[in-house]
Amino acid sequence: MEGELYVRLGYTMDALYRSITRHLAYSLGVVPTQASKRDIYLALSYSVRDRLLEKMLKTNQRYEDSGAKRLYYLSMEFLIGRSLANNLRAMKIYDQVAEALQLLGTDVETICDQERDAALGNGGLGRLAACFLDSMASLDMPGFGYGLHYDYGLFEQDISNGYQREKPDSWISEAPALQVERADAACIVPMYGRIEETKDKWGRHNPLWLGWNLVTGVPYDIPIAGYGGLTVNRLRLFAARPSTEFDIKIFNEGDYLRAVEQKIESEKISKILYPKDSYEAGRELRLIQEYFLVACSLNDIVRTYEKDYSDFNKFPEKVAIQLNDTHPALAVAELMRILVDQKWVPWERAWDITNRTIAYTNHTLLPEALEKWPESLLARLLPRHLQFIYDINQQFLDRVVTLWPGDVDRMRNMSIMEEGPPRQVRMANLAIVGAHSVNGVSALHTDLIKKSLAPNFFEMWPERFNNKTNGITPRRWLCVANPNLHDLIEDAIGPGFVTDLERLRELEPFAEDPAFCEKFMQVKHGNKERLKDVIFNTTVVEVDPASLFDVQVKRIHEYKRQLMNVLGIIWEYLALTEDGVEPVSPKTFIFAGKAAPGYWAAKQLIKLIHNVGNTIEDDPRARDFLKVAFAPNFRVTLAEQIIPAADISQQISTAGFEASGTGNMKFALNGALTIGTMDGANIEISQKVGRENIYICGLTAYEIEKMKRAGSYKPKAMYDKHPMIKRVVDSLASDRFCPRESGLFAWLKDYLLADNEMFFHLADLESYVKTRELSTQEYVDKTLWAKKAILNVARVGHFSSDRTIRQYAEEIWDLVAIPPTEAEKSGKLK
Ligand code: T68
Repeated sequence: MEGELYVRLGYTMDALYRSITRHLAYSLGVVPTQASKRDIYLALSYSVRDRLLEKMLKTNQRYEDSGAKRLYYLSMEFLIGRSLANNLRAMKIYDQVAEALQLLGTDVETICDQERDAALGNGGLGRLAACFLDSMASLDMPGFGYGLHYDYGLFEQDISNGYQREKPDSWISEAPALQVERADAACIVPMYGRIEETKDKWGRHNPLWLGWNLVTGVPYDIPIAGYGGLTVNRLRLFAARPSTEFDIKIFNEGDYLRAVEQKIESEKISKILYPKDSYEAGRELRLIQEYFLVACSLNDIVRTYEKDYSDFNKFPEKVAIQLNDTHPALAVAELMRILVDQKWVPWERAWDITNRTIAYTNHTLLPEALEKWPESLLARLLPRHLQFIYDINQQFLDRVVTLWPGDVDRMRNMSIMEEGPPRQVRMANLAIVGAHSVNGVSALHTDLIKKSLAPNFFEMWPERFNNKTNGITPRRWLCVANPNLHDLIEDAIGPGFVTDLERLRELEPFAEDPAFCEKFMQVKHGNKERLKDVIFNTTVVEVDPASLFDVQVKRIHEYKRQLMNVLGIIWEYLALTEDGVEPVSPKTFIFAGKAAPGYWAAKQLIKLIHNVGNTIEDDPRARDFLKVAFAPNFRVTLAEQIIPAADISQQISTAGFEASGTGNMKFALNGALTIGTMDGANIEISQKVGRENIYICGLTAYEIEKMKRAGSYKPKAMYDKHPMIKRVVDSLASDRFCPRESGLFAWLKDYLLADNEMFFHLADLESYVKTRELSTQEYVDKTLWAKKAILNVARVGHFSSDRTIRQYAEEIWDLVAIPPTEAEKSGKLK
């Protein structure tokens, strides 16, 4: 049968060579001997895509045959990065392709390096979604992503005179090598319009949503290969196109210009990813994007379900929907609308189905990132959904009243509607009420959700709240990013740990083995050499791989405290040049990260990092000991180059602010030691690696909360009392780091000394500086350092996203794996 359905695709070097040359000729129209690197990259990608699609069709057949439950992960962001090398590793054809490419006169690294990143996300939340897709496929689970097919991903960052400049990222030109358009599965999305209150034939209240505009959602599928290459799931991204039905209507009315305008308006919806890792109050287009994702996904989900079932009784047993933060929270109202208005399911029954299907993950406690949308905007854009939200809220508040009669404050606090003016819809409350599960992303974060973000909800529904500590995929963050470390580990403990990461524990004894330690440090050194070139090519800063690489890479944010790191660098610089205290090892401070385009303070910080770096470089007393490099345009690919080369990983957010962090896990897996605060997943990392193998500093979330409540943080007093703090802060206020831009950083003194300084920089500075000193001293003891680094690798297996996904599957989704059949396994790779 199989042979009739599919042309058999080969996986040998020979077969791959033929496939690449065939695509060069017949997909790209070039003669193999004249092909450019770009041509070869595309031909190879098409060859890989053919094989992925073959496996994807088979995987889908297997899922259909099993009748198993499916999980749909709804997310506005999927930060995938590059795909080619990851797919070659997953399909285990990296070596065969490497050989085939040699015959074509090139090499596999060069070709993989042609690919641009798919930067369809801002940061941790989007990257987590990508790691989850990888884990679900690798665990043979029917889990699928739904997102938007943005034309422009996250902006590219250029640096000019130390300032960030943004350039558009035209990802779309890259996309065809990865995806397949599925015009057959397009759907139609209504928006705007009005409600007409009518009665049905039994005289019941029957509101009709009329006069909407229509937009078409065209899906593009990106295959997601699990490790081993037999299970291939898919990420479905929707692009907005003008609805032809709507067009034809206005064209027929003879209004050509209006029809064209409508076309442009529609296409705006999936034009660009919003570059803010919080949310944009009142931005109508953003709300439309969120709704568009929800409407397209639910349409697809319901249609798939209805292929097998004629009523909705089994819906929660066959479908699980996970909301990646509140961005897709309108799914609660949309699923209700579909069930009640289109499928004639009674309201109470529809509510039960909706609630048992949907689950919600919270990623932030920052008040400015909690989404609220004006009621007036929803009334215009989605009048029928707003009615459902009112009804949901009404029925919910009725229950609150029965449980806590007369407690008006509690009602006001829990209501989905926030009193105005302007009246607003609180998306977190909608998600909590609508979902059967609400989870945080680290133990501390979940605790804070229960105690500070939603204590009233926790009191009402304690069983609804649970923790799912984040994880990262070892396939990308070890196999692809650090192949030499992967091979070294495999030599030591044998294969299999990549899909069973707890097995890294078997490395522990090797931490005492001098020969292994030596090889481990050699791998690290090789990675530092590689990073040296990357940095030189993008900044012209020359770093020394023999120095300690101290790294902080992540979005630029006040709460992540890049500023505290800079204060630490300034202190080392002052101690060196004014007090003659040389650091015991030369140090290179590496930064990377983007600032939201409208975030002034974050952009100033980028400038400050550059200026401090330049001042040190211009100072002959300092330049041989300290160096600062800011690597521009941080993205997944740059992270893959930087993280394996790090000696120290800086994770120094103000305790209570970083929900989890996932960079912290990537660094530890690659043998960097963490300097971190007791925040997010750092706490759990320290428990796993052992307190003696991590550098913890600063106040705890509890201590900070207490000081906030008491109003007892007095930074000015600390400045007066501690000479170190005073000298560092005063140097910022002087023109020392901006000799040609007088006064540029003076604002930072006022900022740091204000009683309402939210992020407690100076409160943690002493502890932080001492901890840094300790880490530098220990770095010089190479035996000690290698041991600690290896123990970090050996003990972070817990933070594999495979573990996280298993927990979601068991504890929230009730999802089981559907492993490949014997036939799939035997008719296969090689
Ligand atoms: C991050 N959140 C958390 N948000 O900050 C981080 N937000 O601690 C956590 O590890 C990670 O999520 C995964 O759980 C984000 O990355 C965003 O990017 C974002 C984007 C748009 C709107 C709001």
